[in-house]
Amino acid sequence: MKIDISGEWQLRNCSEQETIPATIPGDVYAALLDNNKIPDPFYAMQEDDVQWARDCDWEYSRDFEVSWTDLEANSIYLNLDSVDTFSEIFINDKSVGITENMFLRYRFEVKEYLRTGVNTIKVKISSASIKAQEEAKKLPFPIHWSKSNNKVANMNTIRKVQCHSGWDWGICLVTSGIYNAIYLETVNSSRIEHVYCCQKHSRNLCEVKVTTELYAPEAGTDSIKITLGGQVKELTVTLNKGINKVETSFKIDNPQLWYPAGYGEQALYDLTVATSDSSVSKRIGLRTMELITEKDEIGSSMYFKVNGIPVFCKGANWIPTDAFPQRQTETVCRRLLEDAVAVNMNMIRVWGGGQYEPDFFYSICDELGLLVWQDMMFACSEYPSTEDFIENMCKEAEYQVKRLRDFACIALFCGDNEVIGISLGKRENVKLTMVNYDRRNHALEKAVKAADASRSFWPSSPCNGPMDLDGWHDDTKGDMHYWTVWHGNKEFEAYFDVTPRFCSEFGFQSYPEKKTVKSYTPDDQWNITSPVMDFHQRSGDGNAKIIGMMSKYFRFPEGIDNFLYLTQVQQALAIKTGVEYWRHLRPVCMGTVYWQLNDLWPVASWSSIDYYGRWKQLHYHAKRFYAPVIVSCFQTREDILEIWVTNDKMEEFNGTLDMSIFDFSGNKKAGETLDISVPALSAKMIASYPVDEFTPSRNETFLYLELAGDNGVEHFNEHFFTRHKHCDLQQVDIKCEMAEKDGVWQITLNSDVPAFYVTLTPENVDGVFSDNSFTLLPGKEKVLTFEYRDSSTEKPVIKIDHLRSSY
Ligand code: BMA
Repeated sequence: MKIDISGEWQLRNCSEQETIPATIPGDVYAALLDNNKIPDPFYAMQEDDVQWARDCDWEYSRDFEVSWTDLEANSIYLNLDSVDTFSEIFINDKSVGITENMFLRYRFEVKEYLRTGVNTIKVKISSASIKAQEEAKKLPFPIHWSKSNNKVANMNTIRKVQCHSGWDWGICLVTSGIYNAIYLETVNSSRIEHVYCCQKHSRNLCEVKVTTELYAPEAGTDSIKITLGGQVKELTVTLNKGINKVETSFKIDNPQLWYPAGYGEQALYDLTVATSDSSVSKRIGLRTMELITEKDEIGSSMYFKVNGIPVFCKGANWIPTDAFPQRQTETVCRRLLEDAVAVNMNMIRVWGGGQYEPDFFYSICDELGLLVWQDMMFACSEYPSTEDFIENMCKEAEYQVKRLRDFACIALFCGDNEVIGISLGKRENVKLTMVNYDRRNHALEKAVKAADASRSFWPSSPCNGPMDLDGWHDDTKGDMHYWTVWHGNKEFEAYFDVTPRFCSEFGFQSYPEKKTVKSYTPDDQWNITSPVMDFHQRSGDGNAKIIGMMSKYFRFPEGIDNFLYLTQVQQALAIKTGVEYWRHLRPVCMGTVYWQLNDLWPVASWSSIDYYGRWKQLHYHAKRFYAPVIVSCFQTREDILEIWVTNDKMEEFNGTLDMSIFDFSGNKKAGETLDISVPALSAKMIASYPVDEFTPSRNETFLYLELAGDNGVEHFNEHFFTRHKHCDLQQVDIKCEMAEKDGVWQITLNSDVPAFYVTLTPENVDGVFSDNSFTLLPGKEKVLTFEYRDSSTEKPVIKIDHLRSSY
C-alpha cells in the first residue's frame, strides 16, 4: 500500500512564522516566486535580489492520513527520491532521519512514529551554502572550487547540483526542495530496493538474468512474480533480515534488438517484478554496447559499438532543463530530446555539473534511440577525498548506477567533467592534488563497476583512458574538449588543427532570438553592452569574443536585431565547420558532441535551443550537418579544395553529386555532376582541386553542392572561397507566400539572387520550421512547413533575415 504525500505542502522560512503554499515535487525558489515573495530572478539583474534565500533554513510541512489497517503492516517506510540537500525529517514532531546528499534516495522506517488518522510531516532543510562553508573548514587541506563558474564558495564539498551556484551559462539559484517521488509504503514481507538485468547475447539468443534486491525488515518468506516479454516466473523466496538478492534467468529466442536512432528499431521488452507488497515495471532494450579503445597506428581508438555496429556519435551536451527544479517537467524534457532526434542526433551527454536525470529522461532516450554518455556529478572543481566524502559518494554511485543500468541508452559512465584537467592545471601542490584526485576517482570507479560490471567506466571527460589521464588535447586517443576556438580566441579554421578520436565538447556562443532577449531586458537597456545584457553573459569577456569573431568573418551589423541574427549565423558556422571536418575523419574520429543543447534560463550561451525551446540557427544546421549522408568541402592550408562525402548509413550510398560555381548574382559559372558511391559507414574524398584552378575570383563566386540519392536530395552545402565579409553579396529580394492547412503553414520562398543563411523567425508565435538558415538560389523555389509550438492559431508574422553586404 502506497501513500503518496506529494502535492500541496506548506513552506516556511525557519526564522518566521508565516507559511506559504508550496508544491512537492518542487523547490523553495519556485514557491517564493509563485507566492510573489521574490521578483523573477531571470529578469534584468533581479538574480541579485533573491540571493538572501539561500542562506535561510526552510521547513516544508503537510498533514496526511494513515488508516488503522495501514498501521497493521509489519513495517512502513518513507521514501524520498531526492531531497536537496541537508534535511531532517520529522513525523509528528519526532525526528525520523536526516539527508545529506541530493543524489541519494533515502528510505526511513517510520511505523513507530505514525498514528491512525491525521499525521504531520515536516522536512526541515538547512542552508546548503552555509553547510558548504562548514564542510570546507573540516577539510585537511584546501580543495579548489571553480571561481570562474560558481558564485558561492565551496559548493564542491557537498553533494548538490554544482551549477546551482552559477556557471558560465547559468544563473546562481542555490535552491532547495524535495524532488521526484515522496511516499510512504507499507511492507509485510519485503520491499523492492532495486531490480536490474544482465544480458548475455549469443547467436539468436539473449539470456537475461534479472536480479531483485529485496529488503526484509524481518526474516521470513515472500512470493515474487517476474514477467519479461510475456514469460512469467513465480517463486517463493526465503528472506533474511536486511538485503536479499533474488536472481532469475530468462531466455529470449530471436530477440528484437534495440538500436540507436538511425541504425534500427528501438525494441523494448516489458519487465515487471511484483512481490506481495509492491511492484516495479521497466522496459528493457536488448543490445550489446561496447566502448572500443584498441591500440591502432595513431594511438588508441575511441568509439561505441552497438550490436557490433561502430556508431559515429552525433550529439550535444545536456544541462538541467531549468534553474527551478520544479519546472523540470517530463514535457519539457521530452520536447528537448525529441528536438535532438529531429536533427539527427544519436547521443546526449549528461554533463557532470548538472544532475543524474529522473527516470523519465532515460526512458525517453530509450524510446528515441538516443545514446547517453553519463557523467557522474563532478565538474570543474576539485573534490575532497576524505573518508566521509568518499563514503557518501560511493553510496550515491551505487544507488544511481543501479537505478540507471537497465536503460539501454546508457553508453558509459564517466567519472567527472574536466576535474582531471583542473587538478593538473594547478600550479602549487600538484602531487597532493593528484593523490587526492586518484583516491576519490578510483573509489568512484570501484563503486560504479560494482554496481554495473557491464558498462565501461571512463575516468574523466576529457581523458586518455584509465591510467592515462593527462590528455587535454591529445588527438591520438581518448575524448577531447576542444575549446581553442571559443576560450582560445582562435578562428574557426582551428578546428582543422586537431584530429580528435571523440570530441565530447566544443562550442561557440550566440544570443537567443529577440523575443527571448526581450524577456529579460528592459527597453532602456536595449544595447548589447548594457549592464543587463552584460549580466546575461556569464562567460567572462564572452561579448567581446562574439564581437571580435564577427569582425573577422562578417560585415559588421547595424542595430541589435541584426547583431542577434548574426551571432547565430556565426555560431552555426563555427559548429558546422568542426562537425563536418571531424565527421569526414571517420573512422579516426568517431564522435562529435557539441556544447550545449539547452539552457536553464534565458541567456547568451553555447546552446542550440534557447530556454524557451526556440531553435537557434545552429539547431537547424545540426539537422543538416548531422544528416546520415553529407557532402562537405575543406580548403586546406595548401589551398587545395577537398570535397568529401561521409556516409553513416549501414548501406553503400549511390547517387550523384552536383557541383556548381555561381557568382553572387546567381549566374552559373561552371558546373559538374558526378556519379558517386561511398561504402557504408565511411567517408570518401570525391574530388580535390587547387582553389585557383577551381575559381579565379574568390570573392565573386561560391560553390554550391547538392547530393542526391534514391530518395532525392540528401544534403546540400555551400562553400565560400574567402571570408563572407570579403564577398560581393548582392541586394536580395525574397518573395514569401504562405498557406495554411490543418494548423501547419506552408511557406514558399523565392529569391532573385543567391541569399545565404536565410532565416525565418516567427515574431508573434512559437514554432519550428522544416528547415531554416539555408542558402536560397534564384530559380530554385524553397517550400517549408511551420508547425506551432504553442496553442496559437494566429497567423505567424514572419521576419526574414539573410546575410548582407551592409545592414
Ligand atoms: C566546458 C563545460 C562547462 C562549460 C563549458 C563552456 O568545458 O564542461 O564547464 O560551461 O566548457 O565554458
